Amino acid sequence: MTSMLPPRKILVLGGDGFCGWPTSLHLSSLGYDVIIIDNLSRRQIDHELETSSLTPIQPIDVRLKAWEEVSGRRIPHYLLNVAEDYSGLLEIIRQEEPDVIIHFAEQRSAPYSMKSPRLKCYTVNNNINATHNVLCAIVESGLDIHLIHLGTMGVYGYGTAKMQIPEGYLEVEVTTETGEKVHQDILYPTNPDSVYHMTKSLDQLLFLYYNKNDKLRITDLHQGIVWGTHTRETLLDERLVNRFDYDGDYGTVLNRFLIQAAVGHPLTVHGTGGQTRAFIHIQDTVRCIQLAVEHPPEAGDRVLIMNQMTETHRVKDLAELVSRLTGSEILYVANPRQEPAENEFHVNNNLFLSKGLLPTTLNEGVMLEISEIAKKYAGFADISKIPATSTWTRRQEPGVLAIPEEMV
Ligand code: USQ
Repeated sequence: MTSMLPPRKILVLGGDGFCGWPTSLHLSSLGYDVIIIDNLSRRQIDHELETSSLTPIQPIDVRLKAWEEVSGRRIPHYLLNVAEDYSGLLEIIRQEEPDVIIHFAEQRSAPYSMKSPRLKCYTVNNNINATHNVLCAIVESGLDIHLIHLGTMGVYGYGTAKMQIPEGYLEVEVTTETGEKVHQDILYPTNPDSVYHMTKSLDQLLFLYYNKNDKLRITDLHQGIVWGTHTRETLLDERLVNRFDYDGDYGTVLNRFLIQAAVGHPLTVHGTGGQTRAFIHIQDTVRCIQLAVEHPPEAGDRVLIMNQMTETHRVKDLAELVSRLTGSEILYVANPRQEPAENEFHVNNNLFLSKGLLPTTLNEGVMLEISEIAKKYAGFADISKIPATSTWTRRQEPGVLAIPEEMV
């Protein structure tokens, strides 16, 4: 049990994004005073890639005004680049004195991070500086702030020694020179598959250090692939709608399959589809963050790492499920990524289950509901943005070699 007062004020860094926005609304609806810091870089990247969210997301001021009308609760927004403006960030922390900071302010697409040398550098500079600036500013503020970070399952890599992936730490036994057996918990060895996933692996070391040196209270959430788009709060008003990405860089696999099915595009399975990944519904994401806020580590505790996922699936099985429900064709394309063709993946998520998470399962009923959402907005889809063209090495071919003729 913690002796601290319950948190009241929460700063959400990256509160305009796919996970940050519904989390901000959810925490605000629970009565927390939520404040967003966001430089709107995700919207900027849409312009750069000449794509946009399938759902018509509103400008941030419109979103926030709509939330105030619907809930009677105000969420202030600071336009600030966390990675570049250290003193601005520190000033806001000093002024607002938050109890919790939730850090979503990172570039989160693996394909985008592999698109060019410039974007590799951008992803590393942005993500690592943002994380370090937050940690350093918390220390300099002198405030006892609980930092919650959105990490990724991808820090573990996707191949395991046939064991269940533990929640962050691995118990190892070493033999000393005298033959004594010593047990120790170490960070689970990182094995990232993209520059983006590498930045989240490096983040872990920053957390370990600041936790050790400055006794910061930190929770790192290793999240799987998010699917779905709406949460209870984003459904309250059309202007609150969450973003839905389906393009080759930012669209994640299941949401891509759903929109591909809705527009009659074949489902693009990379390689054999034997890749097994962890998944979580966006509604469960916001609930997990709530649970992380409500169950902070105590002062002096090591970094609390929780696996934020609810089930694992093979890409091929997801394609077959969507195909069964919609009659869509499956297209096996050359894999643009460098990743194991097949892998087993068993994950331990006991910490969230023990704190009360009731997973939304990926059953066919929910799939149908989502495919109806995809159908509702299908008319906005730009088919030319579906192919995944970002390759991991110069040798590789883009994932979709051609758009089917009838689609052009
Ligand atoms: N894939 C396909 N067809 C597609 C798109 C993807 O077969 O049309 C495959 C990919 O090759 C990969 C798997 O599906 O094997 C997952 O790809 P993804 O784009 O859905 O997810 P990923 O790149 O791993 O990244 C996403 C989020 C990231 C988060 C991560 C969680 O963008 O922010 O950290 O999921 S995890 O995968 O558990 O590391």
